[in-house]
Amino acid sequence: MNMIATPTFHYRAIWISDIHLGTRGCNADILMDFLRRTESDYLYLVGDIVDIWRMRKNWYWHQTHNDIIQKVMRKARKGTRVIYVPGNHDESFRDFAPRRFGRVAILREAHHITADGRRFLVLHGDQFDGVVKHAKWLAIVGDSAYNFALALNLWFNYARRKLGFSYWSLSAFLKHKVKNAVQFICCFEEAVVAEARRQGADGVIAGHIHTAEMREIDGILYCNDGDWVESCTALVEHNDGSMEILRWAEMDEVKQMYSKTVTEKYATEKVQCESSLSPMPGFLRSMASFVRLKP
Ligand SMILES: [Mn+2]
Repeated sequence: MNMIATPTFHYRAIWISDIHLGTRGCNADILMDFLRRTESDYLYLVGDIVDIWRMRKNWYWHQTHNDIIQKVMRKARKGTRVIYVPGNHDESFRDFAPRRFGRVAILREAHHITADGRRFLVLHGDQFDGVVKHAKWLAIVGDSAYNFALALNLWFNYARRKLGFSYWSLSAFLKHKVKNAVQFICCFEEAVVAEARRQGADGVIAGHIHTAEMREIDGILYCNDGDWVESCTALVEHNDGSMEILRWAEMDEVKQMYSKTVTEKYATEKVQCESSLSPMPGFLRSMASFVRLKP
């Protein structure tokens, strides 16, 4: 992708998760823009980075997915401390924890000390699914509704892009409207916070549920870095230790860059069929595969 003038933002730490490389839903081009324009001392990959179990069922890989991996490795080589905490979609990497692949550390869960001395537990969060999913049939209904919304979101944003509008997450919007999803998220947050308290941490940083959030729950700061399938969000720590959620696709410059370069790219390279935001045939295929996607 050709870049326009690119201001770079520096953070002490960055957390991203739920990228789902190897699936059609991954917004790799927006993530690439984020990685190009941000720098950090620490980069935490909080699980579901490569969606191995979806790739086993339905092969999909785009060149931009290679670019993401190469970009992360280059950051590691240039001094960023990369810590990879695998999730449930890339759980085979957990077998290698705690190990170091060159400059990339793999850990089942990590502890991060902020510049102002607070200790954060960093984990993906799928380990709490069993606690959260009491009513199984409700979870299944909620899950397929959610998957449908995700598939619809791809098609919806393809249409928006064709019309010159920026990315807007329909599925993230719908999810907030679904009571079941809200209940699920609420129980998830409580379970994660309880684990942080058990481990004596001041806060916790998770992924998994594809909903970026930062709020204090019973004296523990709960943070979720969101995802790059729907909302394109990251959690960052500033140099003074304060935390912030970045909604990358909603930043004005990104909106401009995105609607411009991506429409150009689509017009010139004719990559529609392979792209993560593909027209109808891809949409139908992804609908079929999304039925198996769990958050
Ligand atoms: Mn997950």
